[in-house]
This record gives sequence, C-alpha cells and structure tokens, in this order.
Amino acid sequence: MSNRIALITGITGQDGGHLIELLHSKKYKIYGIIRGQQNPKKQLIEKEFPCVELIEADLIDQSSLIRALELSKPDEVYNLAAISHVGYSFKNPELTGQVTGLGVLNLLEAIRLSGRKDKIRFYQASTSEMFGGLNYNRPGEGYDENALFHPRSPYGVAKLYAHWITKNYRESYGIHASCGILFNHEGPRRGLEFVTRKISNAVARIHLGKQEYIELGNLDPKRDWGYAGDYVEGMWLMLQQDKPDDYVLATGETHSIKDFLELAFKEVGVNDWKPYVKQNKAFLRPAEVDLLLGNPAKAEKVLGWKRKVDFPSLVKMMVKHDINLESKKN
Ligand code: NAP
Ligand code: G4F
Repeated sequence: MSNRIALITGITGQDGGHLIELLHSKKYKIYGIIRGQQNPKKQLIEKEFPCVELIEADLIDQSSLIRALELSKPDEVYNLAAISHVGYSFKNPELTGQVTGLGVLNLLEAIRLSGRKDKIRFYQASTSEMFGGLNYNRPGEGYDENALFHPRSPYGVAKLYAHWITKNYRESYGIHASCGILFNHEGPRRGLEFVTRKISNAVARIHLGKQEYIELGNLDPKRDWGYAGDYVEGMWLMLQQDKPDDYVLATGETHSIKDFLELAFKEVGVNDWKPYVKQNKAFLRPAEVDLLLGNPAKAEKVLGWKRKVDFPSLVKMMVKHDINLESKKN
C-alpha cells in the first residue's frame, strides 16, 4: 500500500480528473491547488473526489505555492495548471506568458527553496504545440524528443519557456523534473471549448433536437488525438523512473477535424455532416498548427507506455457520453 503524497496543480481540468482517479487507485494521498476565492469547480471536485484535499493557490502567486508545498509535503508534484486554450492565448498573450510560462518558474523556485527539493519529483505538462506543425529538421516524420521547436502561438511560446526552465532546474539544481511532451488527448472530461468535445457535444444535441448546427473554424488541421486516461498513466510512469527525462506521448496517427466530424456524426446515423457545419471566422487563429503527428517510441521502450484507446473508440466514447449527458438535461 502506497503512502506517497501527490500535489496536483490544474486539478479542476481534464487531466486533473483522470490523474486523481489513477493516483487514488494507487492509494496516494492527493492534494490539489484551486485558484480564486469562489471557484465554482471547488464544490464539483469536493463532490466527485472526496479523497482530495484542496489548497487555495495560484500559479502566479509564489507565496501561495510555498504555502501549498508546506501544507502538503508532497513526494510528487504534477504541474498541470496552465492557460491551455491556444485560441484564447492569442487574445490574452501576456497573461498566458505569466501563468503558463513564468508560473512554472514560480513553482520550481518554490520547490528549490522548500528544503525538500531532493525529495520531490516534478512533472511538467509540456505540449506538442511547442513543435508548431512542420517537422522542420525531418519533414514527414513524427515528432520525437529531438525534433526542432517552432511554436506558433503565445501558448506554445509560453510552454516552451516552461519546458526549458524545467530542464534548467533539473540540470542546475538536480531536481527530479521530467517533461511530458503530450500530443492532444481528449475524452468526456475535455472542456467544451476544445474542438473534439465541442463537436461531440453538438452532435449529441443535434441528435436530440436541441441544436441545429455547429459553428467551427478551420476544418483542415490534423491532430494526433489520444485518450486522456491513457496519458495520465504516462505522466505517472515518468515520475517512477530513477532518472528524470523528457518523453513524447502520442498515438503515432493523425486525423483531421473533418475525420472527427465524419465519425462523430456516423455515431448518430448521419452519413453527411456538411449540412450541419457552418464556418465562423471567429474561430480561426492568427497562425495555425496544420499537422501534428507524434513518435512515442521512447516512452514505449523506456516507460513501457502504450496508448490503449484508438481514434474511432475515442470518438464513440465522447459522443455516447454527451448523448447520455444531454438527454438528462431539460
Ligand atoms: P485544462 O482542462 O484547460 O485545465 C487547466 C487547469 O489549469 C485548470 O484546472 C485551471 O483551473 C488551471 N489554471 C489555470 N490558470 C491557473 C492559475 N493561474 N493558477 C492555478 N491554476 C490555473 O487542461 P488539460 O487539458 O487538463 O491539460 C493539462 C495540462 O496539460 C495543461 O498544462 C495543458 O496546457 C497541458 N497539455 C494538454 C494537452 C491536451 O491535449 N489536453 C496536451 C498537451 C499539454 P480553473 O479550473 O480554475 O480554470
Ligand atoms: O481543440 P483545439 O482547441 O486544440 P489545440 O489547439 O490542438 O490545443 C490542444 O492541444 C495541445 C496539444 O497539441 C495542448 F497543448 C493545448 O493545451 C490544447 O489542449 O483545436 C484543435 C484544432 C485547431 O487546429 C483549431 O484551429 O481545431 C481547430 N478548430 C476548428 N474549429 C477549432 C475550432 N478549435 C476550437 N477550439 N474551436 C473551434 O471551433
């Protein structure tokens, strides 16, 4: 039985929910940081996950992070907190830099000065957005840990800073800090602002007669989409290694948003999705990441990690979940 203690930032997000389930099954004591003085998600977490102890803190307030570390005395810190929506980051680039970039420095410094830096293992949620969509040194191949970075959004740039400052703290201060370079991962817990969940929810609502059509931006980009439940397993495995390192987690397949639409609408018996989709320029981005395809060979070999849920099963799972959810609402 484990008596390990984990502190999770970003516990109210998609990955936070999956990570709680995984660590709870492994008998961890789990602390999570929650921001804001009236965060509506606090009650949701308390209800769904009574095993979690919440601590008020914010990534841009270092004193609150010092307090969170003092209260929880963690063996493992999972930094999932971020402004994570790429489109939003173009509208709030400075805030994105402060939270998603400098916030990670705040947390690493709090760990370094905690007096427990050699006891804590740290996970940083790095992202395929750091690559930017063209495999510049090896076109046509999947991105691995050695591919060149070329971020295409304020979010991607902030994450690249966070990635390098994490590596820097590993090299400079010997902190057991690992970066998971994760490609898109989705599921029923995904926020409605992201394209997969926006589609699965709209398909469910259209099927139930609650909505007529869905408005989207660019339908051509391709993503390497996996299931979030599989990916938190990889995060945990990274922190169980003797040596900290960086790993790509991906499926090795890529699909367009049109592919996602096709499978999602087929799930409710609609063979032609086009009449139900309208383009809205508001969802276009100043710069787009056209193609993401990852190469998870290192994680498969070193961590023994492998995704379990394939793309059609992921789409089916999300649409089914949203039909169930929407049919319970008025
Ligand atoms: P998410 O659902 O958007 O969750 C983001 C979390 O960050 C939320 O809990 C949010 O809290 C918290 N947060 C935002 N600003 C904060 C601040 N100033 N202080 C403390 N917490 C703050 O993200 P996700 O999909 O679970 O992803 C988890 C992490 O992995 C993120 O860092 C994301 O950038 C990264 N990532 C995600 C993917 C993916 O495909 N999902 C791929 C690669 C990397 P509130 O609920 O209070 O807003
Ligand atoms: O679902 P998205 O917003 O995800 P995006 O931009 O790939 O970012 C996600 O994955 C990253 C990993 O690669 C994470 F780091 C990041 O935190 C986040 O979780 O958009 C996917 C694609 C984009 O090309 C976007 O332009 O879908 C396109 N899209 C088309 N219409 C749309 C829409 N995206 C959104 N969110 N909403 C639309 O209406």
